[in-house]
Amino acid sequence: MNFEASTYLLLLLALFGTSFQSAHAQEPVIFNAAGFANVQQAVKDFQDFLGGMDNGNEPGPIDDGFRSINWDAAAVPFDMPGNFFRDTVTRGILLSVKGDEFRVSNPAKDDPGFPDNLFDSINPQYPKQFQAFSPERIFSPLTHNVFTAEFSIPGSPKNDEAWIAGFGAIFVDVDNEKVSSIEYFDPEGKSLGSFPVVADPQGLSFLGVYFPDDVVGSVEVTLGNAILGVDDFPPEHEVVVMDDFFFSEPVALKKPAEKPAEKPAKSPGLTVTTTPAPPTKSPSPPSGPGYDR
Ligand SMILES: [Ca+2]
Ligand SMILES: [Ca+2]
Ligand SMILES: [Ca+2]
Repeated sequence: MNFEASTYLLLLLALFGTSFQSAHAQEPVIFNAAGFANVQQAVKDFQDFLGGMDNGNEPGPIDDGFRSINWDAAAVPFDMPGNFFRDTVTRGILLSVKGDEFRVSNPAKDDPGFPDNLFDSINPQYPKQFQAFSPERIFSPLTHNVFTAEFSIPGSPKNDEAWIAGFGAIFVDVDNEKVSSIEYFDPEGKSLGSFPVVADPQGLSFLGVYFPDDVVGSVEVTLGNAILGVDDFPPEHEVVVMDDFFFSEPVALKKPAEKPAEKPAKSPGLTVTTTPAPPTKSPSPPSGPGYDR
């Protein structure tokens, strides 16, 4: 599959091509963009595709909509633990990285005792490379350039495992094509595919993928080929960080024997041009609670 930089590609062809072949699973829908204006449009389209409603910190389960993280609240610590947006803020996502260290940039106005602008406290070069999509904070793992995200019902007392249908994120300073990526896995750990992030040196890129017929249990994000702290010197040392995450509302996992029964419930003739809402991800119809915030 060919991905062009600086263009926004919504690959509907695969959808239409398979909508007439109900015997085959529908291809994933890919939202790929580079450059601020294209990224802004792609984010809006992806959000609409996920149901259009940001469920914020509402406890789940909720039937539709999406969750987002922009890292920008002053309460998000500079040395953010991976469970922050599962256990402290109810968004239903657990982040894991080898070495177990994440960082969220920390504008001086939020903590005058520990000023940091776009990770300049880690490497003074970085403000020339990085920009925020949502002002002013950005995010990165510290100890490795590959991390994983798993999902749970937001606010559930035992963090009940959950699956999603789509995940997307903003990538910052992607200098090289085909180095940064998101790989999606089903709940058993089988890969559903790895998708490259298009480049926009010193700028912003977006990648989001929605799986009409598959269940995503986790995602693995690869950020360039160097860890945070190294000088950005691509292609040898390609440092990439992130801003906003967007993912479809985490839905309860079913017992393995019940999973196949879910698929026929999804609309096979999905189109995003005329129907913003994705196919129903739950056997029960949307009831609407929590939508009117
Ligand atoms: Ca931000
Ligand atoms: Ca760069
Ligand atoms: Ca870079």
